[in-house]
Amino acid sequence: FLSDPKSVAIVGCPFRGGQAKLGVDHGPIHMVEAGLEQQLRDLGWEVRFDGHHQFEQISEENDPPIGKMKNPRFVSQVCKAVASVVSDHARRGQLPVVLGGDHSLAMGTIGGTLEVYPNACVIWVDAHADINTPETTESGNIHGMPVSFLLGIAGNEPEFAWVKPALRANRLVYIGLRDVDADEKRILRENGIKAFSMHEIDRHGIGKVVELALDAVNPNRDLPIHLSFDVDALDPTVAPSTGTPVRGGLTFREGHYICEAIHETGLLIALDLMEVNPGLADAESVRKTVSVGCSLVRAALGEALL
Ligand code: HAR
Ligand code: MN
Ligand code: MN
Ligand code: MN
Repeated sequence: FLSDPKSVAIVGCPFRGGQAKLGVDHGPIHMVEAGLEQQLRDLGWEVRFDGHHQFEQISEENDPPIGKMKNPRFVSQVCKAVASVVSDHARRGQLPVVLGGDHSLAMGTIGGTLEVYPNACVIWVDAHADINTPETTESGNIHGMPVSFLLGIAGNEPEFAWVKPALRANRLVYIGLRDVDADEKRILRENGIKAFSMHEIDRHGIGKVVELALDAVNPNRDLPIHLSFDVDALDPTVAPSTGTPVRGGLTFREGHYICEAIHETGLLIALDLMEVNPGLADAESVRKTVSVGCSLVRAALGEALL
């Protein structure tokens, strides 16, 4: 799927409109300043840094809630812009590495991927399912809803009419879940969406779980893969600087194993690294989280290969 020489485009998305906490918009800047660009070059990739996208701010008074959804116009406009950036890179055979920013951005990243690779499957690594609809959300934060829009189960919301329901339920699989709302559990069940929670990881081990996850969405190992990695999938001891940490998460190695195993398939065509928030916690926790974020990206792009 990718051009030769293999090329990645780092897309910084300093965006926090999908949730309430300050600081997650600084995630991409910190990861780039930590040297991510050169680190990927050292792995043999041709790297272009696409910059930190500047999004036209819509002030809160001009963006009142639609139903329970907070900052709907701002989130919608930013995700639409991100979708076109991602699809442009994908069309050129480049692998977009999108640095968030909050996870509402996935409407844009996955939307952009599916424009170019309509049969791509999505591996969503997260403590959360992010599959609330504008009806079921309790928080009103859109970073808890992107998957419902991509699946086309979010209901008719004119502001988000541009999001095509391009993701099929049988092309989506979750790994790492442990904080899923009751309505989200119902939505997962009703749509037959495969999910491997921390419970399954404890039972089978991460090696088996990744194999089962790939069997579920990519049985013949021939479909392109979009990996959307929320850093809060990792245990808070490993990645403390994130907006909604949940204890009992992936170890450092389990997180890396997922990335390495997906790299090994040779099918990875897009990667999101979301929810790094350098505004939360102490300097050492920030350093640790930014560093593990970069390290996951390297793992997905082949670092462990001997
Ligand atoms: N399920 C909750 C909600 O809808 C919490 C979502 C938290 N989401 C993230 N992204 N941090 O995974 O608000
Ligand atoms: Mn900063
Ligand atoms: Mn998420
Ligand atoms: Mn999460």
